[in-house]
Amino acid sequence: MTSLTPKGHASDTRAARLRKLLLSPRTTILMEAHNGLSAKLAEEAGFEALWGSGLSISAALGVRDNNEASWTQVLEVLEFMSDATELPILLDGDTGYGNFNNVRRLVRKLEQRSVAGVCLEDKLFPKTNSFISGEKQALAEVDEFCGKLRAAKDTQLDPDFVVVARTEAFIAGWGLEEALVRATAYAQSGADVILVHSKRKDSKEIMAFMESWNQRVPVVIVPTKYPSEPLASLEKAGVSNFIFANHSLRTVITALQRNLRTLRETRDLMSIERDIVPVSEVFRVQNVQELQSSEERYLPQSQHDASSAVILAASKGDFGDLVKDRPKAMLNFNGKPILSWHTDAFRRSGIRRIAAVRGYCKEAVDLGDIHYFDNHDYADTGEVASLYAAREFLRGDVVIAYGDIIFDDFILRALLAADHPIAVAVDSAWQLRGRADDKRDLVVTTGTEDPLGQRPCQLEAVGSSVDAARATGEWIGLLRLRADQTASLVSLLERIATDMPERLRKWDLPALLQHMVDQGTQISVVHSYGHWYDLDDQKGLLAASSQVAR
Ligand code: SPV
Ligand code: MG
Repeated sequence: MTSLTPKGHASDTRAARLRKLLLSPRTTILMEAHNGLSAKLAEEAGFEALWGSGLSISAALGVRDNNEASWTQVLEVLEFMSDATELPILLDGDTGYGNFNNVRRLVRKLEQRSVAGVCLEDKLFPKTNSFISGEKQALAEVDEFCGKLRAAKDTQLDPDFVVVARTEAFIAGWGLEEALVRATAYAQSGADVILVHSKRKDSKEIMAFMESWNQRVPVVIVPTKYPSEPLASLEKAGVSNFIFANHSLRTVITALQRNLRTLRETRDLMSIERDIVPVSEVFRVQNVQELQSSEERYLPQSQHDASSAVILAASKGDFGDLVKDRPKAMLNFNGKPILSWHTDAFRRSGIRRIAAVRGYCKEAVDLGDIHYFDNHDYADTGEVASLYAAREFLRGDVVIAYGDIIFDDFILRALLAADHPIAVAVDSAWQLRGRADDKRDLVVTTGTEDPLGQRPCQLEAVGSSVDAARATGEWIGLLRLRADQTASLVSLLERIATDMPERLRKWDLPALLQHMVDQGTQISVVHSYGHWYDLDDQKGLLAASSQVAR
């Protein structure tokens, strides 16, 4: 946030920060950046200010440092850099892209983009990089250049905007005296900082300049050609500001050349996979997270957009050889993994936040862009332990599903639409399914089945121990909680984990539901009549596959 000083101008603008950094005796390093990404990474690395290098920006654009990129093209890059970071940016403004009038317009446009300052050099447009035949480069007339500096200072609206005057006297072979005359004239014309540039392989010219410079205004240097000179010795000579002018660009070129060569030779993505950041790091740098949370806030939400789904897919299943390299949830069912039937069904119902809890052969559970949680102890624990593994995901309205069922969309829709804090989907045609093994989660309800959903019908008992003679239906393996009930469930799971760890390990979901019922929680029942399949074994898989459309 920007605060206002009593005089009425902002005291912590980027320009104010840059001014403070450059004018203070403390050492400041301006790190080169040439686009939004390198600006952001420099900020993350801890640098306090950026150098919008003409050399690097033009190289990144694929052109030469000879004003081949127009000033508005440079400005566009600067705008991306400025948007990507909070750091103050000093633009390498070359010669100002013309005369005093072009400089005025440049300063206006930079301020509009929150660029903190500009560096102008005393050469002629179009300029050439200082390290290319520097001695052949003509210098601007001192008076003409001083006029540019005065024009810049007169134009800036923010009194903190920084104008750096750069003398190329050493570069052009004019020597110390000319450098001092020019630096003095530029300081008198209002330059806030003097950049004195040298292309020698040692710091002799800079040291000589510093010895004679009266420190009227601070100095900034670009030690590209004398990188082995310790900053400390230059600091001792009175230099407090350093521009690391092209080191991000050169890092990028080094890495690209190496990896591209390797890829070309090996034609194998794995040959560089370990040397490069994962795509998730790209997303982090781009702050994808922020967009996702803003979407939740600003995009129109379909009825169930705010809902989440958790699929319990940790167990291996009794499928013999079929599951030697994958859990049953990843078995192919009519053309796609069972788990995909779930994720597709959830997405069709508007649920986009989906998680799967993995256990057995977890590497095989990969459906792309969903959340994954792991129950490492899957072999010795039950569904409640799996649910507990995903507890941090449990917020808002949540659907919890077994990973080995296939159900028609309308069952899910009825469950989502039910006007009850907690609801389970129950099949009242359970007796017609022709299976009476002990794996069925039979239920007893209070109240009777009500197709129109007008009579309350609550869960009374659930689980494989329910006597078939008393049963009124079979739980399908779908449970839906509204947000406050989700929060209560998480607290309950935490309590069980602390007070009854054995139960956390052993309980299946019916045991948890029964516990909730016994504690007085009302769990409503939404009935359906068939139209779901329990893929518990190969027989179930085969029977279901002939019933469900591909
Ligand atoms: C730049 O980074 O573009 C500079 C510094 O102006 S130098 O390349 O050393 O001239
Ligand atoms: Mg430059």
